[in-house]
Amino acid sequence: MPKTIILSNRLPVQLQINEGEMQAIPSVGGLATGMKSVHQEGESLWIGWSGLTREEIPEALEPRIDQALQEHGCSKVPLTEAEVEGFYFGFSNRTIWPLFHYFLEYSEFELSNWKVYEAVNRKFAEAVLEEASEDDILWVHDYQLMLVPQMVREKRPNLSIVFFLHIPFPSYEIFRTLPWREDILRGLLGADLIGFHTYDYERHFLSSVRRLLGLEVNFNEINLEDRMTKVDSFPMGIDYTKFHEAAQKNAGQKDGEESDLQRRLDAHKASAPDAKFFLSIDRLDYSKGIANRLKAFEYFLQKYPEYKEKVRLIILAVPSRSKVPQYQLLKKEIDELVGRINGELSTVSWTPIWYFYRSLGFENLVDLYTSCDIAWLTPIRDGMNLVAKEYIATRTDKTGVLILSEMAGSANEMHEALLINPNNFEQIADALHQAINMPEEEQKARNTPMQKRLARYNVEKWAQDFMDSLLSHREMDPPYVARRLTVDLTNTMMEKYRKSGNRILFLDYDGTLAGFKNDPQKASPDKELIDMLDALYKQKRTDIFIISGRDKDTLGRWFEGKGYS
Ligand code: ADQ
Repeated sequence: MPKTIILSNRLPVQLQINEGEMQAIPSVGGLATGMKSVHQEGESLWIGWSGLTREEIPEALEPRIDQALQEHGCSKVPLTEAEVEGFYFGFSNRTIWPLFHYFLEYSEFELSNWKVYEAVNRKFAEAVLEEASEDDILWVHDYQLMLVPQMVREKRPNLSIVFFLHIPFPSYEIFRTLPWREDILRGLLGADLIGFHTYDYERHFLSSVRRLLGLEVNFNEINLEDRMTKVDSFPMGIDYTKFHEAAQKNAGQKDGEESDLQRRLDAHKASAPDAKFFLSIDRLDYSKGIANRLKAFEYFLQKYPEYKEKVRLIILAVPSRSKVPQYQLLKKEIDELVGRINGELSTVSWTPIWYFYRSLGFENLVDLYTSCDIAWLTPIRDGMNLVAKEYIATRTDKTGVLILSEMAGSANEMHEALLINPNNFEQIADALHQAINMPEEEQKARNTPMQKRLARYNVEKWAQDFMDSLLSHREMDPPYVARRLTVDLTNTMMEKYRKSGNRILFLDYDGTLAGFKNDPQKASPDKELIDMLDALYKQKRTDIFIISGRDKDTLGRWFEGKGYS
């Protein structure tokens, strides 16, 4: 039975080793939940890095780890500490991530990291080749593995390969600065179908393909030598039911059933019923605009001082990539900003910012979503941003206001939110003011259509649409596809030619019948070519058409008196 092989840098289970004991815990991130439906349905194998380096895994535990992963339908690609350093912390997170999020000044172009990226991509490709049968489907995920599609294609030309990019694809002007830009494009083009979150990312990718590789692009299809790659946008959804039902459960909790966090939030609400909670949740990443948000919060309180002691900003930042220097600097900057703003503005009964630097469990995440009046998300760039969608999904009574950066992919689908430019503090301060004062009726009118859309286009539908698009691409009428002339194909063509009753030959002139010349007038047909065309034309029931962009007079002169057109 054909299976789907999912390939991503990290697996949907996280391994932890405590005092020689191993635990496998399901991951909660967007990709893991997103692919769950594909992974659980039918035959599927998920291949990725376990999160532990070779040096961290005691030899004795290795078989138990493999078995635990197997129980979750997973298989690991073992990576050494040096490989993780160059491939993950190096090229992926110090070159591609900043560049694709338009942080050109943070991008490091290190040849040694590129080499490790290439080698590790090959390792992932080899892991796939060991497992893949001819009619399997390979689904590769994200910017860490952009070379894999072509590496697998070279060995398995007929395998169905799809790729999805979870981060933005930058404009050509940014992408062209990458020293290995052609390699990345060729790597991706090994896929039959390439998916992006938005039409803009798709457009940027196609523009780079056209300008850097000079390939022909028809609408969203790229003509390659022997096949075609389709490119399309598939905005990723969330597991709507999971968030909505968790919020319903949260609303129905009896006294004593709540979490500690929920009790604390309730107590604060009870002590100041008119106060508003602003919520922001992100990985601690410079692309998420956390520092800007803190400065904008300070600006808001200067512009509208009447809200001092009436609003509170809850910032939840999830530790991320803390080995990369930019992230360490960002952590320091945010710690200092929170300290300074709280130090300057706090009163005996009010701390303006509650700052959590940790990962929270799902229940606590829902506590925050359901308790906060305003979700305030200001990424400088974000492929999609699932937090915005999760917030709206948990608003079971349809109240709440979403303030969202127009630089997030999700802004394309969430027009009813208050959309802001994350660099425009004036606009942000006014949006916060508008959100605080927005009548409940208006909140409901804005949230109702967003909820409907999120429920309909959920993550399962996203995965299904992606797979359906691959199937329709595979079923495409083959005559429209350019094919490389292999020995097999030549023999088949000759056979069909011999047997055919009537034949029409369409022959391209420049570059096919005659080679390209610097001076086009010197490309007139020589005797050998004329003899060959005459010989073809003499065959019974055979018509010949010469196709050329040249003017009619020139061709008329060259082939004067010949029967072919
Ligand atoms: P991320 O940059 O990680 O993802 P996002 O889309 O917001 O950003 O997804 C984060 C996920 O982690 C959400 O599902 C959220 O619930 C969860 N999460 C956040 N904070 C948490 C916490 N403290 N504890 C537990 N869970 C938490 C990348 C791209 C995005 C793109 C996604 C999916 O950068 O632009 O939307 O992939 O394609």
